[in-house]
Amino acid sequence: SDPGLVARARAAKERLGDRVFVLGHHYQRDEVIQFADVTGDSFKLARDAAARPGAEYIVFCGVHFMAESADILTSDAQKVVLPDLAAGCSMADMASAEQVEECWDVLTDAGVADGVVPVSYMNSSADIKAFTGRHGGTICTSSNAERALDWAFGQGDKVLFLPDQHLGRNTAIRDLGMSPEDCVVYDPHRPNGGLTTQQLRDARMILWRGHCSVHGRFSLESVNEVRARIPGVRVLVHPECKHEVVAAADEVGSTEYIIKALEAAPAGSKWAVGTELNLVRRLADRFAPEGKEIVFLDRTVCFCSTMNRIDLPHLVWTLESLADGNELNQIRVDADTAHHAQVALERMLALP
Ligand code: CIZ
Ligand code: SF4
Repeated sequence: SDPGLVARARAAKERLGDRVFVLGHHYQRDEVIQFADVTGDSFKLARDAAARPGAEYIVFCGVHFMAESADILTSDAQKVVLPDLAAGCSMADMASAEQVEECWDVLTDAGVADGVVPVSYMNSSADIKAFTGRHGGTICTSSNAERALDWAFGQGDKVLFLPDQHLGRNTAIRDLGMSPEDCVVYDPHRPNGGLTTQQLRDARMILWRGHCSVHGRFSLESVNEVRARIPGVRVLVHPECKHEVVAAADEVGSTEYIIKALEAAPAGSKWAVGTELNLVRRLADRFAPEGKEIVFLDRTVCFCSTMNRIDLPHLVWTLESLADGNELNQIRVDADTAHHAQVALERMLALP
């Protein structure tokens, strides 16, 4: 990265000292990650932010829903800053508050809402988390989705899983032993979600029609192709991938799981990894000296474009502005939404 910008970022961060704490999501660019005080997945980062009450500014190098979660979990005195306000998440944007309220009306009209427990992936807006909290549901991450679903099926007889259909389906089938027929997909763009009352009554998992625009592009062909190209390769993918990809993989897990699996892998092992490219490249570079060969599962899949919006120029601009006393790009969740979202987040923290 540009040495002039690196020097400016370093100088601005030094001027701010302990007043700023920089969080870097695993999917961020290297040029940004080098300035992160901690790295992690969205949930770990939100908790790390809450564990630093002394920092006046939490600069969140990640996407919008992550900054919202950090604002919910940190004290009112702390200001969460997103270096580029256009860094959203296409998956989180696939479920709006109005659409989800409309879905609940459909479930109510079908006579099933009483037995439905919402389970929402961390990758959702604060509004969706608040809806989840209001209706007795919980949040989950890709590390605890199985425990969240087990808990939810102890509370009701159906789950409304938001907004990632793939994580919901993969967890239901792989971890809970359900059959694909137990799952239906609710499409917010079709009347009644595109489902009949009978389908809603028979379903156990009602999956929201959302997906990650990066992970959703890995294909079964890419798994077959890499196995043919690299004999002995182990395929390791994130559960936001389609079910057919997950079913064909050797191992499936969250970003933290992927990192630990590669740390524990023996020298000479070969891996094809299906998650965001910035992370895969960083892991390939990190483990190459140990003799571990790590390749990206599908060369036609690109970076997460919104994660990549946070680049070194945006970070420099943010840190220099804060150091100069100009506050900017603060992410603030209103008190009522934050309260109900926190209820749902606390249910996750209390999962057995
Ligand atoms: O796909 C993502 O954006 C992930 C894995 C986010 C997260 O929870 O850290
Ligand atoms: Fe959203 Fe997918 Fe990007 Fe994660 S990788 S921020 S889920 S679009």
